[in-house]
Amino acid sequence: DGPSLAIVGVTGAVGQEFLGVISDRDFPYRSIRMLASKRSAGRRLTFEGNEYVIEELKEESFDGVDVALFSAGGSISKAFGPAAVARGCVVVDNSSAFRMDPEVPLVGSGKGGLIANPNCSTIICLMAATLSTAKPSTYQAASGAGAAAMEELELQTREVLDGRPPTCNIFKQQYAFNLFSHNAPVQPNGYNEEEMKLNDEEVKVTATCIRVPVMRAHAESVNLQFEKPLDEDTAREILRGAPGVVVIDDRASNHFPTPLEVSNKDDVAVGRVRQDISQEGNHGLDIFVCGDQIRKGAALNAIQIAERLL
Ligand code: 2RA
Repeated sequence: DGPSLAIVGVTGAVGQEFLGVISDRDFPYRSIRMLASKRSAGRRLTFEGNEYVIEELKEESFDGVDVALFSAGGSISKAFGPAAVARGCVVVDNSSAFRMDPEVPLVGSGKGGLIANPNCSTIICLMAATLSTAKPSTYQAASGAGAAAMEELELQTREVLDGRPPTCNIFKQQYAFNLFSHNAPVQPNGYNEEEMKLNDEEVKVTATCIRVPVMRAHAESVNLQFEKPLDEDTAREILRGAPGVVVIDDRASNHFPTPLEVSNKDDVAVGRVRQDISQEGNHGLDIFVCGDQIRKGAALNAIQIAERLL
């Protein structure tokens, strides 16, 4: 028993992770519709011992669906999210389409509604602290750009090691053994869209987002400013008690969070907790945060939202 589910973008990196998280957490469901683009329609997929045929996403796909988990990009969410809500479905949307919409989360007529899951870098950053000003510099993994980017990183790594020219379809420049400014479009103010997504109404944010050749976990170096003084020992204690956070802060052995250590894990790791020595009176802290982008940054957070709804 449980709700009838639909997964929109089931062939993508986050879509596949939705299935993994549903299984790991014994998320209840009575049926699942596996939805994707026309290109993938007709392909078969086995999940928890049952065989499913991937269906092409259409407005009618949401007839009789209680909860739809969307991760197929902003344009798909914009095109199909409202149709799903109109059919009485609760949509948990992983794209940026509705995040800045003051009406979202919104509850439409009947039992339908739409909730926007925050951006992965925001989730990973906000898991660590509540603050007045934040200056994050991100080190973002291939997974944030989808399964094709992950495949291209692997392919390029092999090509470069073999002395062959790297295949550059996704990012248009060499990714393996390199890093570059995040691929999101740059706005007239000089910030790219990924950096602007980290903005918040209450916390002042100035961000720099970088794509690094890591497979699936984002890292962020964050400078935090607080209205009242906060010393690093108290901050560490607060973080140790925070749900979903693990502190890895071993100065003696120079052991701090790494993307590999958090890959496939639910918790976000925080370390390098230290007082910002450029500020007077313990008002600033610097931290380093790592979190699995596909899991906590997308699929797990969306399913935790759905669990709360249930
Ligand atoms: C990225 N934050 O890593 C994104 C995906 N939403 O590009």
